[in-house]
Amino acid sequence: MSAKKDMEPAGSEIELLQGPALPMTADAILQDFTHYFGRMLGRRTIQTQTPFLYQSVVFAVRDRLMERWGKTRNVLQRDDQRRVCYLSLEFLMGRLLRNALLNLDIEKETDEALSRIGLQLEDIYDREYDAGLGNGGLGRLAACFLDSCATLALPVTGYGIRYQYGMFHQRIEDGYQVEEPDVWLRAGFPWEIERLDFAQTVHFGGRTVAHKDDKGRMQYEWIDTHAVLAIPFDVPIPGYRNEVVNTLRLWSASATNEFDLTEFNAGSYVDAVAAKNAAENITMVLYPNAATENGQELRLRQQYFLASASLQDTLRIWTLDHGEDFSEFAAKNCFQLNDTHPAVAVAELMRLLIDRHNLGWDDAWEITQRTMAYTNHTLLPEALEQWPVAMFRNLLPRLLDIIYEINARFIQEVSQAWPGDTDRLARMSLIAEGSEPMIRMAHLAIVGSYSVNGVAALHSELLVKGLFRDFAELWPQKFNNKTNGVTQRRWLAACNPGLAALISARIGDGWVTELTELAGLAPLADDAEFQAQWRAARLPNKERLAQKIAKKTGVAIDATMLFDVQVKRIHEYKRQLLNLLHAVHLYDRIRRGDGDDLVPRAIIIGGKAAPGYVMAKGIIKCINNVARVINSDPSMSDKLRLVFYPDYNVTAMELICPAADLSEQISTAGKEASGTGNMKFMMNGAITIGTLDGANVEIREAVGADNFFLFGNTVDEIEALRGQYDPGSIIENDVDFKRVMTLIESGHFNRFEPHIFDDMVRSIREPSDAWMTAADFRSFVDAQAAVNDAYKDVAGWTRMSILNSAASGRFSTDRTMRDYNRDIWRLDPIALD
Ligand code: 26V
Repeated sequence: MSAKKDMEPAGSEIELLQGPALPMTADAILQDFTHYFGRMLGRRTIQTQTPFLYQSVVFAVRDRLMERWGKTRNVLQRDDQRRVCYLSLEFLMGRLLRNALLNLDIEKETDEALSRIGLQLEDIYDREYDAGLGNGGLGRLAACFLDSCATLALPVTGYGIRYQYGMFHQRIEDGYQVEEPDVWLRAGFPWEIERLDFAQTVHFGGRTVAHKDDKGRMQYEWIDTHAVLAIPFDVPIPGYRNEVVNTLRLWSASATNEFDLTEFNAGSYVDAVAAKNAAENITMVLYPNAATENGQELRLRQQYFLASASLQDTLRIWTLDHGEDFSEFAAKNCFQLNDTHPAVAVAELMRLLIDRHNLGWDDAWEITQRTMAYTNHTLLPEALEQWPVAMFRNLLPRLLDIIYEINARFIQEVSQAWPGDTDRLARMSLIAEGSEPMIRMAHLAIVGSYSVNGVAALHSELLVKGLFRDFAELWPQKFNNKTNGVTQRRWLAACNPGLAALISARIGDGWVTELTELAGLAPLADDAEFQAQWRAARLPNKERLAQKIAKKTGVAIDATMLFDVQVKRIHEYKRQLLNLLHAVHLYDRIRRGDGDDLVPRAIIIGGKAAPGYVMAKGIIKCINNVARVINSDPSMSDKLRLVFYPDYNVTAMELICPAADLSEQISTAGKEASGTGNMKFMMNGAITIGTLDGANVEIREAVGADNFFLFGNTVDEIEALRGQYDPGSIIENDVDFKRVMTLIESGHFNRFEPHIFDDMVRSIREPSDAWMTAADFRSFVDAQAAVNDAYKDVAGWTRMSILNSAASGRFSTDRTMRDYNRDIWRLDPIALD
């Protein structure tokens, strides 16, 4: 065996990794399933309602992952390779079973095994709870990244938080959103492995003291802290049929023993137990993103908890191998920060290197700046994180010292570059001065990183020209673009097996790992026979979704209707309201007898509103009220349907995106950083109606202007409008718009609930409306009319659908990860024997 360069304490290797691999046959899978179901879980009869069948299948599959996981780790240790830690407060994984079977290539065998005992694999899939450890795009992106990294054999470890409660469930009651806790761990999470042996201690509170050591150097100590234990739970991330299994390491907070004892000795047993509770609160719940959630101390605790535990884990692994020699550390490690959420890692790495490992400031700073890389995911000013200095001082006093020192040196650098430019200094400082001084986390992330990237070409350009302009002038070489993607394994191969089979039958299945091969579909776009097969493959997806909608909402929609879909978080900038105005316009047209040339259309809207976001919740209520009026009007029945799809999540999208004809990507230009739902829809053959925002720009470029329904003001036009925007006169001068507003304002959709929509409607008429909904109404309605006409031309529409899928090759996270790796990470693939 090779010299032991171990991530784990030395010990002799168990046979698992040396003996023969577990067979991947139906027989062997059934045998293991039976073992777990009967012996481990103690079940005697098969009842489909229990979680035990699902668990037993997972255990049988996990066994097969375990061998590959061990081998991947061994090779990583042996090769002492450069690695990336992807630090993210969110990993929106969704379900894992189907993906694991696909990647291991044992779906058929598992299906066969289960059918022998009268079970359906599909039913087993349905028993899995979503791992909903994220809000939306940012968290799902992290999950797609992990799938692509494993598939590309890139040594990337995800570090996140094991929230006890993930993204809340949404119930609709009387049209209103009601939140319910997501107790996703109740029946256990059979994928995870608890690694108590790798627990770390994270400190909070207390104070810092400084003294000189025997060499006269300043030493800093952070004392009288509250310590919390961080326990890692590892989740295997299998690559696609390449034997690689990477790791998602999720930290869970637990009280330390010392901590309990000190409290106990101080007098109160009850206080000790309460303190234990406080410790465990840190990882209790995922914050739903909303401006109102900003500045919560518990959120800062979560961020520091993740950053500290993950960095300590990395340093633990480093010192096992290299002792206290950090000369190669920056060459061998990189920390990718998923937004500013884990940005306190910049200061924490400094602390660990200086206070724990005795490096000097300059050496520590060089390592930090050479290992940290930051991805920005939003331009919305209200979403940019700032923490009150006072809160930081209380919670993380040693970290505040370090941030002040970083800032002092940074300010020095800026004033040398721009002598006397005090405005610039104030703009760039890590501290926003004022009555309540704040720490600007984005500035900390930029100063501490060697790379700063946006997530779509337009977004990255706007960062450099706008939000981060001063920094881009100082360090132009740091800034770069990495356009987002999605994994086609989940978002086409697994969720749309019918279409996937058709595609593979025609062009082979190389697209599963090289999505640009979908370009091979383009020559078939006009082939009548292929077109018919394309429609035939998509129709059952629409029927399946219609059935689900009928079950969830009671609304019947026909699979031949145009499925017009907008699913994403509810936010004013995403303009679900604009979509709703169009729905009301269609309703108005049909009512006034002007609907004859309308194709039957089902408008489907879904998404969660942050619990504290009053306007977003009002929008949900309004959608539901309009839906009730439309759906109960007999004259609408075969023409128009409006449904609000409740509790939208990853699993819902797996059902929805294969069934969509039209993908609504209608944000105010300059507000959506990228969007990733837009890519999932495109891949599955939906056509986009969209503004020139985020990745829509690149989607349109890829598919061609003829195969994309463009509307709305551009970023520059929106900018130019500000200050002279007059929605009142826009409405007044557009008869359709005026009728729509009159209908809503007359209380037509809230007969017995007076005034509930007043604020929402007023926001549209407000000259200060940041989202400029009224400005884009006319061009949106016109673009929708073009959609209507295009849908009547069945061959023309099918052609566009095929061409969209064919042009989606760039939007794979495989490409995104290659880009990150080429420009930022520079990793070698794991070389399995
Ligand atoms: C902010 C906050 C603030 C307070 C508490 C919790 C919380 C959680 C998340 C956020 C920021 C969310 C930013 C975000 O999700 N950005 C989205 O990132 C996607 C992936 O890059 C991108 O496609 C979307 O356009 C962008 O909105």
